[in-house]
This record gives sequence, C-alpha cells and structure tokens, in this order.
Amino acid sequence: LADLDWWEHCALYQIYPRSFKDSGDDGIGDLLGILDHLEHFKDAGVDAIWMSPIFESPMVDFGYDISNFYEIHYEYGTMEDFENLLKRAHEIGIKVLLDFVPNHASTKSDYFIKSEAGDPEYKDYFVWADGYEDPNNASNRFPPSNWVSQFGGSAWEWSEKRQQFYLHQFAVQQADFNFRNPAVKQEMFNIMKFWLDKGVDGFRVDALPYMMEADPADHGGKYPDDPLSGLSQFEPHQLGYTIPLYTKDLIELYDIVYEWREFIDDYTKKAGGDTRVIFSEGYANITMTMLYYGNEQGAIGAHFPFNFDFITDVSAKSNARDFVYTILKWLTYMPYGAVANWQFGNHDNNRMPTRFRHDMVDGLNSLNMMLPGTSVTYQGEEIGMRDGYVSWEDTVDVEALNRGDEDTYMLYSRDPARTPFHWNDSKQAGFSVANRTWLPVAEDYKEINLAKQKVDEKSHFKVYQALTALRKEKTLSHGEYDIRALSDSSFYLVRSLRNYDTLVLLFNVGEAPDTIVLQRVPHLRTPATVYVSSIHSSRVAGDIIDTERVTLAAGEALI
Ligand code: TEU
Repeated sequence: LADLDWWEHCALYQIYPRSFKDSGDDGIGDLLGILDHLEHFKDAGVDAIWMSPIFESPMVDFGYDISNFYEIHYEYGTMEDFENLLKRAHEIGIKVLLDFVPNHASTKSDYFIKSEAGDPEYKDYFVWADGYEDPNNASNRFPPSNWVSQFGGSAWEWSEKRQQFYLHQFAVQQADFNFRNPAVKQEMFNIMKFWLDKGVDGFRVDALPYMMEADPADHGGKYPDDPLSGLSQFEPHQLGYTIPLYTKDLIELYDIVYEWREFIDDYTKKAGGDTRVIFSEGYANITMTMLYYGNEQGAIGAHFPFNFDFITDVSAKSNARDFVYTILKWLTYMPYGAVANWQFGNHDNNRMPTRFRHDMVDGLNSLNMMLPGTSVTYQGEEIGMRDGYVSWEDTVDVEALNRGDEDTYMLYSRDPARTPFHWNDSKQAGFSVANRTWLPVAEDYKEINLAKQKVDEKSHFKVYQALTALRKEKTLSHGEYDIRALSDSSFYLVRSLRNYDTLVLLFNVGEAPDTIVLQRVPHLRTPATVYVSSIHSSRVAGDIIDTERVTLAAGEALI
C-alpha cells in the first residue's frame, strides 16, 4: 500500500480561538488557552489544527479584518505564546495551520492608511475608483458600480481623504486588495514566508472567490454593473442580493492560487521536513470549486478546496438519496487522483446538530470520518455542541448587525455557532473565569460538555474517539468506497480493501425507525460485529448482529 502524506487522511480540527479557552480573565479565548489544552486534540485523536485568524486586528470581523499580518493580536497573546504553542503542538505530533486572509486588509492597516494617503508605494494596493458625479448635487458622488458587499449595502465606500471610492466585498472596514498590482502579490508571498519560517504546516486560505474583480480596462474604462437579479424592479444593492458576475469566481484568480502552490511546494523542497499545505476556502459551484485543485492544462492549486456541500446541499430535510448524491457529487467532479475532504460546520454557519437533528451527531461524525480523504471537525462537533442563543443586545457579528435588525438578525447572525467551548459544567462552562464572556456561553452546557462526556458510559465524545481510532485502519485510508441509498431514509457506505476488514456504515437520516434489508450490500457478512454505534442506539460495540434485516432508530448509525 502506498504511503499517504500526512494531509491526505488526517483528522483536521478548526479552532475558533476567541471561543476555545480563555487562560486569563477577559472572557476572550487566547493562545495560552490553546497551548494549555493541546492534550484535548491528542485525546480526541485529531492530527492537525487550523486556527481562525490570530493576527493583529480591530476585530470588526473577529480577526478577518487584519491590521498587521505579521503580528499576533494582543487579546490572543504574544509572538512568544504562538511560538510556544507551535513548538509544543509539534512535539506531540500535531500539525498547525494558520488562516491566511489575502482578499482584504483592515482599513486600520498601514497598507490602507498609506494607500488612502496616496503614498506612491501603496497607492495601488487597494481597488480605488472615482465613481460618478451627481449632476444634481455637486457634493454627492455615485459609486463606480452597483456591486454589493457580502455583509450588505454597496461594496464601494467613499474616502473623504483620498476623494475616491474603495472596494470592500465584506465589511466597510475590510478593504479589498488589488491583485492586479504585482507589489500586492509579492507581499502575499512575504506574509506566507514569514509564518512558514516560524514553522507552520500550512494555511487555510480565506474568501478566495472574491480575490479578483472585473478590470475596467476590459469594459471601456468602467467598472461594469452586475446584472439585475430576478426581481428586477429592485436595484441589487436595495435587495442586498445580486448575481455577482464581475466580483466572484473570476477565472484569473485561480492562477494566483496555482502560483501559491508552486511557492509552497518550493518552500517544502528547500526547507525539507513535512509537506506544507494550502487548503482553500470559498463557496462556489462545483465546477469553479474544482478549479482550486488545478486545471486541465496541468496547473496544480490547493491541496484541496474545502468541501462545503454538507453545509450548502443537505439539511434536516434531506433524505438518504440527497446525502448519497451530495457525497458522489464531490467524488465525481474531483480530479483523478485528488484528495477529498468533508466538513459539516464552521464559524460561518449554524452548528451541525442544529442544522440537522440532534440525534444525527454520531452518524454525521461517522460519515465525516469514514469517507475517503481528510475529515474536518469544527470546534465543538466532537461533543455535539449546538447553536447558542445570542440575544440582539449581545449580538456582535458584523454581518448580523449590518444586515439584520432586532427581528431579522437571526437569519444572518454567525454568533450562535461561535459561542464558547463547553469544557465542563462549572461557571462559564470552564471556558473563562470572567463574569462576562465575549459571547454568552450556551445555556445547555451543563448537559453538553467535555468533562461529562468523558465519564458518561456513552457519549458523542467517546464515539468521536472511537471514530478517530478507527480511521487508522488501512481500509479507511486506502480502501475503495461504495455508497447507496437503501430506502428514502437509510443509506450505506462500504469501505473495503483486499485482505483487510470491511467497514460498513449504516445510517438512518430519517425521523422514524427504518427497517432495511441488507442482502445486497457488498462485502457485508452476517452476522457482523458492531464497531461503533450512535449513543441512542440499542446496540453497543462488540454486539453481534444479524445484518440481513436491520431496524435502525431515527438518526441511528452503526458501523
Ligand atoms: O468567509 C467567506 C465567505 O464566503 C462568506 O461570504 C461567508 O459565506 C459568510 O461569512 C457567511 O455568512 C470567510 C470567513 O470564513 C468569514 O468568517 C469572514 O467573515 C469572511 O471570509 C471575510 O473574511
């Protein structure tokens, strides 16, 4: 069997640093909190972690608005804390990836301040444009185009100082870099090199679909308007919705990703040691997503683009066939020989048990761990954490604040998925000794917390541990897969490898018990041994079951 490189079959875990563990008393998670709890990853069986941004930031978008790409944010600690974290993680065999945010910088960054002031070295660092004079009002100007920001409103903001508009595809405080400027492209290499030199194992790269925008040179010197949406009586920016033809998924952006891959491969080659990697982030259709892997001309891009299909394509309403279809979609479109990855949540979306059903946690984690490729866990999924309740008064997410009001903010808010991690049932779930945490701790922490799940006879965490242990089986790292719906609500995933144990996942995603006849499941012997079962299953590991006819409870999963 071929040796796999570390990233091809690892269990990757996303840390949201602000909510992981507060080592001090300010109610905000920090690097020492992570450093002190690295054992959690060993315990959980995780091989690699990626951290949402830890760099200097005014925290308008909680670190995705970076003011200094070379410094650690003061609330999170110091460079020394980071170096210690990295060193300790490596000592215990855990890879560490950082979040690299190339699309934009904080308007408080030196880059932007200098650019706005017209400093010759920086004046073209961002996307600046004059816009249009208002014929009826000389003191008013219209933006260069109708482009809308992801966080609502026009994507153009007027600068009094510079007397021009700048582009921001996210918050007003997140100015889009101008990737048509070679100096910006060079600076991105400098930033990556700085952190690679510190020893990081790679990057999760943020918001790639937005990296390039249409060039006025191709449109008669103007920024072209995006076409109106279906509801054409509204201007797109009134609707807060548009069909972004000129600001997203531009074909030129992939070449930049391919250059980064060359750079990081070169780096590994020169520096030696384990492979440094790029995992790209971006919501796009399957064709555009696959271009991050590489193109037909032979260019190679990200080691893999994050797979958000379990977040965007399936939900509590999906049936077994929807799941199978979603899984096969990625595996079908993926370039030959490429590595897949799977994830059910992140800091931008409602938590997995909330988006699906609470009784599906173990089944979804099983699926994540049993599918070919890399599994990605969002902080809290290992204990089945659900969305926290965050009132309008406590809401801090810029997207919710910009797009919502007291009645509608829940439609947009990303805060519920970002509440602090539940370590135990003490005050603030053991996250912090502060009386007030940056987001409130979810109310259910006494029932759902790590300490309890470590002692309970059955728990999501124990299932998670069993799954990460099972992942070490050659069948899961090297085996073939076969996946099919058995009924509207149940499906099987078979992983098999010659001369090794076959592993079969049976999963009822429906809301009612389902009796399935299994005679035609390839390789499934009867009777069979249960390796892992969801916590509400009547079967436990070691049970011998007749697999010809099986009744699965709602949400039940059996391996
Ligand atoms: O998100 C990129 C992205 O595509 C967003 O539109 C995302 O879909 C949105 O947040 C959903 O509500 C990344 C980060 O993950 C996100 O936290 C940042 O706010 C965003 O980039 C800007 O940096």
